[in-house]
Amino acid sequence: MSEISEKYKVLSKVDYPADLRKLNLDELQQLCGEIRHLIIETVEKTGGHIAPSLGAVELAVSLHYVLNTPEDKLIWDVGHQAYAHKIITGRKNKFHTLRQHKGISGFLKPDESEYDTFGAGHASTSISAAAGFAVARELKGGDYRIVTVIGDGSLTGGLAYEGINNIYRIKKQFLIVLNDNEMSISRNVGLMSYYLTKIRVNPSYIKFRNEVWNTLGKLPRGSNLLRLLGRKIDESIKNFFVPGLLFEELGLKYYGPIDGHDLEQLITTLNKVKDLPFPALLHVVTKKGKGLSDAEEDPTKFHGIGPIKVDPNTKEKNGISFSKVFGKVACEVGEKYPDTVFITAAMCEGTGLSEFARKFPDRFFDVGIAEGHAVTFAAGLAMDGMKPIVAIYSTFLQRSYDQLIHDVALQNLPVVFAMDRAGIVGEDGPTHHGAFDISYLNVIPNMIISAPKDGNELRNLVLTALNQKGNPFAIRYPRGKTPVFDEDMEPKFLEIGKWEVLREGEKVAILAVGVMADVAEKACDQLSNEGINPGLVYVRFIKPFDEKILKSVLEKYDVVITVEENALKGGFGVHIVKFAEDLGIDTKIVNLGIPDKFVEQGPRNLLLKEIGLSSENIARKIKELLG
Ligand SMILES: Cc1ncc(C[n+]2csc(CCOP(=O)(O)OP(=O)(O)O)c2C)c(N)n1
Repeated sequence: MSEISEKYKVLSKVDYPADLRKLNLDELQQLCGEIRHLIIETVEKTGGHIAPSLGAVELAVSLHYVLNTPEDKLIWDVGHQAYAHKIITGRKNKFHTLRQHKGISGFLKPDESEYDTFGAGHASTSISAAAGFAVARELKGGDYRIVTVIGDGSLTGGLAYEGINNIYRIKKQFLIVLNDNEMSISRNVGLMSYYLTKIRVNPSYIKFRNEVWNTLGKLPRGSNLLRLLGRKIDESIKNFFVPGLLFEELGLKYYGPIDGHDLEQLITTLNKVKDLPFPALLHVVTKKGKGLSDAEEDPTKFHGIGPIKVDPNTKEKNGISFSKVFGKVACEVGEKYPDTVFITAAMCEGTGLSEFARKFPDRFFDVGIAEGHAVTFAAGLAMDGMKPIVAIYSTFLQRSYDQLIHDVALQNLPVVFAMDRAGIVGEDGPTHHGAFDISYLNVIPNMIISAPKDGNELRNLVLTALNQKGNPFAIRYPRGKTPVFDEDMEPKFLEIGKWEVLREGEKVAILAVGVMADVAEKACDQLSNEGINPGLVYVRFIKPFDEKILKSVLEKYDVVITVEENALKGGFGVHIVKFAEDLGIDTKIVNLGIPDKFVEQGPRNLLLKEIGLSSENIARKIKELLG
């Protein structure tokens, strides 16, 4: 399906926002239904963030209807809820390529469209970015509108507050639309979420508020009286009915809450607030998964889904993912060690911790999208004798770099970092690949960095990490299935820094980091059929590394190949080159890893092949090197 077919009667007439601005309310309503249909039909095949995007259809349509995009700057947070926005901004005919290799991104990408005003994929950036646009507008003398859309989950991120804290400088139009569906991926957490609930459920305030709005709506647009009255009446109502006035105290005029699926109300209200000459926040209440009953009932499961209609030929074999293994190990250590505490930054399900959370609610902390806090919070726990394990995806841990150095490593605290999704993640693309953690952790003193080759090793490493005395201890593992996991196997405590020789060979040896050991094994199998027998070492520890094995490998073999699913720059391989150089050993060393560019989206295996990290690539490289 490349052209939007006949069944999309209204959508077939809409390519860009200018087209939908010609529609009447009935047509707009029908358009929303058709967009929903297209999202469901597509995501069933491609996978993607279905529930967040279904919840924001009316929001996207009404915003593009009342604003003059792309001249007006519409900035979405994260971008995972912006599928409707994509469909009505020139991408409906490409929508079937969503998240596919060389297709359109599942997040925001200015390269893809001028309507994607600011790139995103990580949460909580929109307000700061919009503040930048506002200052640029001021300095350039522009008069366009600036509007951001941020979810209540993304509002748990510290960066959002840093943005809000600086908005007082903006003296002109600046609108934040808060898309409140009470959910992050799981149910939202924290006091802000509680505060929003209090506003939502205060019926007397809402009724009174609506009446005032109706009265004000009858005054001529832009009149001073409207502005003056609006401010005065608002303040007195809210002081009476709404405790806290948090947003107002932070310099944002608060409007709402309004129903984010009532198109008429959305359009009327947005028209009223879009030109207010001061920073304002419009609170919009939406239902995550709106229009798909399964998703409405279980928005967590439908936050992001894989393709439902999978081609049976490409369907993966059964097996267990590293995340699930980690979840099982978490429960095991939860029983064994009462001083363990698990922390997640809004990724309870993704990191496999749901079961632990149910079993040990007192020792489980979902801190919201607050990776920096998660790390310093863990440092505090460790300092006072607890054993914290922080489970954060490699890409999101980038948010906590200073905390890693200043709060954890400098004080040499035994915090364990479980870094899921290390390496190429696949369809989520460049905002989500965990391409840099070896590079960014390697330079930090005291840090132990490890990478399991399978589920058994993951379990051994978690237990080892919890039983060593000091030192922060990072364990990086990829998205997807582990090659093996034997639950009944006796766990082993590992010697820190120790590697394992998997094959003795001739001429060429592979040093394979973590799961790359499995890929390299396959390369060795392929080569042995041709009479080539490389040596193979499983690099379990990246830092400290096994100098004894490394030295013997450098001395025995003519060529050594390092293989890692991390950026080549600053990765494991360059440290091996440096080690050999320092010892004056001139063995040829070749580094394989992620090249110095942002890797695009696509199936993980395909991307690995493209960057030279498949077994075939490794085998070919070895043959090339051996001439
Ligand atoms: C820094 C960062 N941490 C974690 C995530 C993973 N993540 C993506 S969407 C999301 C929930 C966002 O909730 P909200 O903003 O309310 O949007 P909703 O999904 O509810 O529409 C999370 C935790 C992320 N994208 N960025």
